[in-house]
Amino acid sequence: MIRNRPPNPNPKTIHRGSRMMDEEILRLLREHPSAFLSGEEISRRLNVSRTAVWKRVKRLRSVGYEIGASTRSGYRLVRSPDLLTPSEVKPILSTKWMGRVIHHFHTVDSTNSMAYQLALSGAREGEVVISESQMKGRGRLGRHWFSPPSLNLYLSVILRPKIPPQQASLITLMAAVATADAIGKFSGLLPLIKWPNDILLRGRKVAGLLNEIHSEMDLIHFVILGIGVNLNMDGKMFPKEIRSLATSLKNEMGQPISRKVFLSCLLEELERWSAILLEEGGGAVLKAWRERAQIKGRSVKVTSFGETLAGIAVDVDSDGALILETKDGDQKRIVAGDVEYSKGR
Ligand code: BTX
Repeated sequence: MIRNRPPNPNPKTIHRGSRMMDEEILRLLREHPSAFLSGEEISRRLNVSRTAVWKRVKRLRSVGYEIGASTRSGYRLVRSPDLLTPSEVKPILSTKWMGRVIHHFHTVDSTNSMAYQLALSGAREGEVVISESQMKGRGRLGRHWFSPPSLNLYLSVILRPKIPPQQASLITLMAAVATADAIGKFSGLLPLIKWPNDILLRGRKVAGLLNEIHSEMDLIHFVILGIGVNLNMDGKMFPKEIRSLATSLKNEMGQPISRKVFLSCLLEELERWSAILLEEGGGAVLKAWRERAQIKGRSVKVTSFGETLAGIAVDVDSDGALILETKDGDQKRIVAGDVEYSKGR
């Protein structure tokens, strides 16, 4: 459920110079919501040429910003797209430390891999990686996470918890509870956690979590919480093989979702639950996980390392392992795998 991953030997260079300029231009334009700001003023404030400003404005338009331009008066921000850039998210984010630094990309292989590299280079607790799409979005056990552009949320959070590696599973449980609560608060619907850490709405997967750890025997260097939430995907957009198993918040709520509002809600829940874990300990998190999973006593089939076992789910322990009672009355402890409910809920 939570695993150690070797560092990528060929980390990609992370280009952020021109992106920082975009952020600055947007910040300046937002400071003057109802007036034009001259190209000369922007170029002076950013210490770049007017041509450079014009080029960035052209790029911002190409990603959906509506920016009015007049040769005499300069530029004015008319409308922003639903992008998950820092300049879009920060004005509505009320967290103290979670997501205060956002590394935003249009596409990456996997936000988890990118966050892992950033964490190795010293990124701090609470920094997050968000991408509009992923080319190699990763699920558990080497599986693929379908990650088309600009519709959903692909988020990786860097945490540096001061707990022994043996307790790292509590972070995974905490992240699942926080994601379920964010979905519940945002939508008013009742999400269910499915062991080990899928989030379901009406029995279909709306979100998945893939958490990775970098640790030594007795020290956690960092944990990457990888969270994928389907937000604006329509049923038909899912690949055929998962269409009947997956859903999105838009599908369930019957209306388009503001991705940045959902993101800020999720970051707030992650901060709130991180504090609960720190202050009240694992017991509070485990209790919340059990309430949101309601797996106790359910008839399940569990596939783990190629073997399928049927039985009754007895509980989930503080390591996140599933305790299964088989027909013969044996109790098995299952650390990784997939669950299928025998009677639908
Ligand atoms: P999982 O292994 O439980 O789920 C993967 C399985 O779920 C796939 O085999 C497929 O059947 C189905 N699936 C694939 N894509 C989707 C989707 N978009 N919605 C619903 N079902 C799907 C779950 O793994 C963990 C997923 C974590 C994804 C996040 S995104 C941000 C971060 N970066 C990254 O590479 N992974 C994480």
